[in-house]
Amino acid sequence: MEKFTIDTGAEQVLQNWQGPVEHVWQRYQEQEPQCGFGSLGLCCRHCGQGPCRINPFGKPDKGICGADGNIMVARNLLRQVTAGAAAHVDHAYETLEVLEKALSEEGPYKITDAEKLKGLAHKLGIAVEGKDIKDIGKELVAKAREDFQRFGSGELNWLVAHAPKERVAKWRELGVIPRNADREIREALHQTTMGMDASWPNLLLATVKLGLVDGYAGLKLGTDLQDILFGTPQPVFSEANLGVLTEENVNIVMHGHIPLLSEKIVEWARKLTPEAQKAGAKSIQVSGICCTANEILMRHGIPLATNFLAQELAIATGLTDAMIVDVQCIMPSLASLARCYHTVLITTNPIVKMDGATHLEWSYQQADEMARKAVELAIAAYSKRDPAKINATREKTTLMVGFSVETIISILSKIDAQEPLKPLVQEISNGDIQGVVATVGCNNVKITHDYLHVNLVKELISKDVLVVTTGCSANALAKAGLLNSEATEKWAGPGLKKILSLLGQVAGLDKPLPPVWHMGSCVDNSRIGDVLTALAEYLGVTVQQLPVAASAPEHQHEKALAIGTWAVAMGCLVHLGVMPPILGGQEVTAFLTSGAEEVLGGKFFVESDPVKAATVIYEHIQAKRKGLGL
Ligand code: NFS
Ligand code: SF4
Repeated sequence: MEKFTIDTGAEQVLQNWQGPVEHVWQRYQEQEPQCGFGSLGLCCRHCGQGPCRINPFGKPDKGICGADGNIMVARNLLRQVTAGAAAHVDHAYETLEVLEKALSEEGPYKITDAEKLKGLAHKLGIAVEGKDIKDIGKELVAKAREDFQRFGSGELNWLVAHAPKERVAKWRELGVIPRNADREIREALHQTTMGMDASWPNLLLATVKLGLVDGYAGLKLGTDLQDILFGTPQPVFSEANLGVLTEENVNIVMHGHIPLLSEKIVEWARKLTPEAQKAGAKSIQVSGICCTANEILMRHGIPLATNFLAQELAIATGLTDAMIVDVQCIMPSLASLARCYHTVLITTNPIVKMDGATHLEWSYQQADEMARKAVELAIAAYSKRDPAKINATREKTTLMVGFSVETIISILSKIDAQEPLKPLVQEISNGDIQGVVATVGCNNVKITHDYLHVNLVKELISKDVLVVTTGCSANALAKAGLLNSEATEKWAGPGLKKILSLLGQVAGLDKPLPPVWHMGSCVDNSRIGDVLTALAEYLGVTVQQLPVAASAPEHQHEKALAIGTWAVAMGCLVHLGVMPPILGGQEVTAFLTSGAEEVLGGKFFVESDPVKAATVIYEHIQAKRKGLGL
């Protein structure tokens, strides 16, 4: 890799990296060459006779128990997807517990979007007419609880209510509809333990099932409940990159995923601004990293500091007074790095603790108290900044975000109030918009930071492909200046520019909409699922027939594999920029990259060159357009 990053803000901070602690790229170099067996998925530690490794070119061609490459790879993949789904389900479950409490007692959280709650209840078959909102909410909570822990058989309520009918029938036929999240997660761990499933096709079907757990009991349920509690995002303007951290403010950087905590920090940062001013600061600047950043950006316009791979660099600016983390994607390296600076690193979740960090546990009852304390710690740290260690950058971009399905529909309904999807469909039909691609997922140190996200998307929008985005992909595109009107002028193809200008006008801007629509955090990939479902149903076709695709150009997390599996099960072509550890199972690889299309409608393809990847995606879109007679 010639370059670590294409992010100009990250680059500047990295140039003046002041050891002695190493950064993520240095630790990566120390790992090289990475293990060939592991890279191919050909190692197993599922029992005490191992570790077993399989030689792809000869002997040994089996583990001690006789598991061959396909079995090993399929078992490992199922475990990864299960872990990813477990992370999202746990996140959704925490949100559910808070919603349940918010409905029954006075406390720190309350319902913000009652309309969303009603709409959702209606979709789930709960009668809403003439009922108290709290009672509707309680029935909704009961339905959600069933999806986590229903006793016996049954099907995920959220899936049956929201997935395209044609998909539900298909998944039933394949026997992959989850009963409830906890049971499927447990069963998948059982299924992959020593001496269990030795059929790779059966293991892959279970992987699909766990992908559906992720999509509906993780993503969709999580987004829905978060919108009910904190509000459905609406258009909002903000800024991105490490330049949002400035010397005059107390800087609080939120990192992690669940908005239960970050919402409170945002609230308390506002309340305690006078305290920060007493300490000599101009104000308190809250900013974010990873998906918690997306949550507070989408709902409050809180600026985005950076994304996954540059998380250490936020501390290395010397300007982060407190970094507050909850769960997922938090590098253990942050603790030793924070010790080299004045930064207080605050952990808040009982399953994420770090040696050397301050642990202030979030709980429903203590949410306000702990948020206040965390903000106070940040203010106290502000006066301990070491001027010699300040390594700031002025790099930042402007953004327009907040593209929930509700936002998109409300903009489109200004053109056609009766059938809001009609104008979008017309633009796709006449070719001004060739298709829609979702770019999602993480950064991965194996790829120059942000490079693949940004260059893939520039290619696509120049070809009149509308891009929707979430997660760290959205953050990458934000920092590259792709989420504003100027980006449309600069990089969008002529058709796309025309329609975005019109939509900008009807939305009341005097400028075009951005060519890339930020739809939220990784759980908000459910919003993309909702758009696909609505488009397919409106046109009376399957998702597989739509001129759409998804891409996780720089994926690293097991969650991304779970999301990708769900997208393939929906019928999407899914591009990955990094090869997952599957090549050691030849038949498994052939299925995931080809055979899956016949069974599920979607498949994966792997390509690390952005132009080549864009070409494959564009050709796929053209084939789908042809199939629809466009
Ligand atoms: Ni998604 Fe979001 Fe980022 Fe990847 Fe991690 S923050 S949940 S997993 S790295 S996109
Ligand atoms: Fe080896 Fe089989 Fe045990 Fe895995 S389960 S470690 S392949 S003996």
